[in-house]
Amino acid sequence: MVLFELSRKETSPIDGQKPGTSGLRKKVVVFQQPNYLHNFVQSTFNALPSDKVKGATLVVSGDGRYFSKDAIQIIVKMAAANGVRRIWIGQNGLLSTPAVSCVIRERVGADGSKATGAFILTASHNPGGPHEDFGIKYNMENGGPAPEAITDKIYANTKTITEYFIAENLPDVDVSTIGVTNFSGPEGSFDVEVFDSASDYVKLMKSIFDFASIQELFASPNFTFCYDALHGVAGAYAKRIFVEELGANEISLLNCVPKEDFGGGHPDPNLTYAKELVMRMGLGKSNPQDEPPEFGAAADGDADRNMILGKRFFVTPSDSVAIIAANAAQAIPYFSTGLKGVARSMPTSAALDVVAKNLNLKFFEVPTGWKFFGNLMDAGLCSICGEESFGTGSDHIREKDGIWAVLAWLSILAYKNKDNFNGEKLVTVEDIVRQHWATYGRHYYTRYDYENVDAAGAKELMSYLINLQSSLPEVNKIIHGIRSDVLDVVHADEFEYKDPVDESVSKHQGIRYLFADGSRLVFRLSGTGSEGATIRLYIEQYEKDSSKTSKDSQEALAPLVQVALKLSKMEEFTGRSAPTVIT
Ligand code: VG1
Ligand code: CO
Repeated sequence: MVLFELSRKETSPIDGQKPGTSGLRKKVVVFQQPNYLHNFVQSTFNALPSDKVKGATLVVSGDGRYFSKDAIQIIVKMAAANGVRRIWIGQNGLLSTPAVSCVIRERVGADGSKATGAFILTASHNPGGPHEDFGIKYNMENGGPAPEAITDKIYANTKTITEYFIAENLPDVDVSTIGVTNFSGPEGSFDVEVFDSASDYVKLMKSIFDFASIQELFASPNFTFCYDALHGVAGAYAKRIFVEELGANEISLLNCVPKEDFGGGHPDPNLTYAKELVMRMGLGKSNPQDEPPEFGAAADGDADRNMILGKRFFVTPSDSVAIIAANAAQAIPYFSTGLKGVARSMPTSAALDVVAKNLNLKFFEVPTGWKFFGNLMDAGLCSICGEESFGTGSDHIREKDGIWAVLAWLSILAYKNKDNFNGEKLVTVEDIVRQHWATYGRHYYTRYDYENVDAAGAKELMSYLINLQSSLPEVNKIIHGIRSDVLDVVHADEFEYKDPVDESVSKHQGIRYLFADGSRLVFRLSGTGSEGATIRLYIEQYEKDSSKTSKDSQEALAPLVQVALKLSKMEEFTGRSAPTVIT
């Protein structure tokens, strides 16, 4: 048994440790400053009820990005000194964000212990490496991100912190080897357990989906598949699930070796950054050498996001969640008794609303960020939810779940093709989406991101748009001066949300302009960037007439895009004539 001692260290507050949409994300060099991580971790311990620290079991792991290994050792030593009883770590420090949520909710230790929280080490879809981003966030006992009440408290603590506790002489733990190490300190025992990163998660997925029917799909001569983990942590799960469990060919996995710097790429599964997959699926500028696969998908760094593609076909995340919700009860055993309700984030298109109305389901619209879905799920009000930002998930855990979304789509494909497995032509991803539009209408949708713009300019643009909202006649005069063929704006506000469960209120959650035909313009500042500001502009238009649902979306949305850019004086405020990413 290794003995350790506690030290109390003096420290002082460091500016700017306010958690954003999903944790604290900064450049690695910022995290490497003396006491930077220590202050945040101690502030988190101090924000939690003491029984969730003293004697508790906590998970520490992440997407494996650069600085994770150092951060794990620091957090383990601080946990020991703060009276934590046990730390659980995924092998090599790897756990996807959804797997952390699963481990908190499902994993039981050899002595019956259960985790009550987790430090997740990730900056998600932001690039990694010595000059890129690191991030940390805390998840609670329900497996979901800490609610605002806790993150506000953490932030307040970072502004007054004077001391932290650390077990300096605790030896570094070997995170590469599965097993338990026991330590002994002044207040008793402290254990660190390293376990297999995938097994709890794989078990959960097998309890939700009908793996046998998906195996049949993979065995069908006409089905081809491709999955791109963008060198994120999804790679640690993809081989186990798609290849070993479901029978996919190993060559269908792209970039599935997790890397500290994501191979120098941007681990964001969209049409701009998932270049290789986009090419393979026949969506690139040039044609691929081989016939594209029938189904393609990608994940972000921490594997909570997903992008779903068919052959030469992109499924918008807003459509994806609507289609999953519409088919879940038939295609996915977990939902066979029906859905409790559905929810989407405010900027996500209203495709899900139409499904909810049709199936007579409870429906909720929440602010951006997965933490807002947690209360609804805990209260049994919501089964499936999604965000336009490539996040889809359900109440099986309390995070969005990239691999779950892929399995949901594979289940729908398997269900629709159950009579076509012997070489008949398959119902494709594109067929499923077009059929959905024919039934429910189509929500043309696009998002423009202006990344890393001058923060002052971005703020001015937002205040300008808020001021404009005080007079709708003025707004309509400007809009009709830009284009005479768009309808009136009938409502404009800043989105505000009152949680129906705990009645907490979140204000300033995005600027909305709502048009008479249900079209919308939404403007938000990102809360996940690490530098400057990112402006997100979301544009949506509903088309009920099934003969008009086949247009190119950029073409269909061109008038609204023009209105949005001119109304907001985007170029004037940001100096940018074009966005960084168009989705
Ligand atoms: C973005 C997305 C939001 C998502 C968040 C975290 O936030 O818009 O929908 O929940 O990222 O996702 P923002 O504030 O930058 O718009 V992840 O995969 O980065 O944890
Ligand atoms: Co993510």
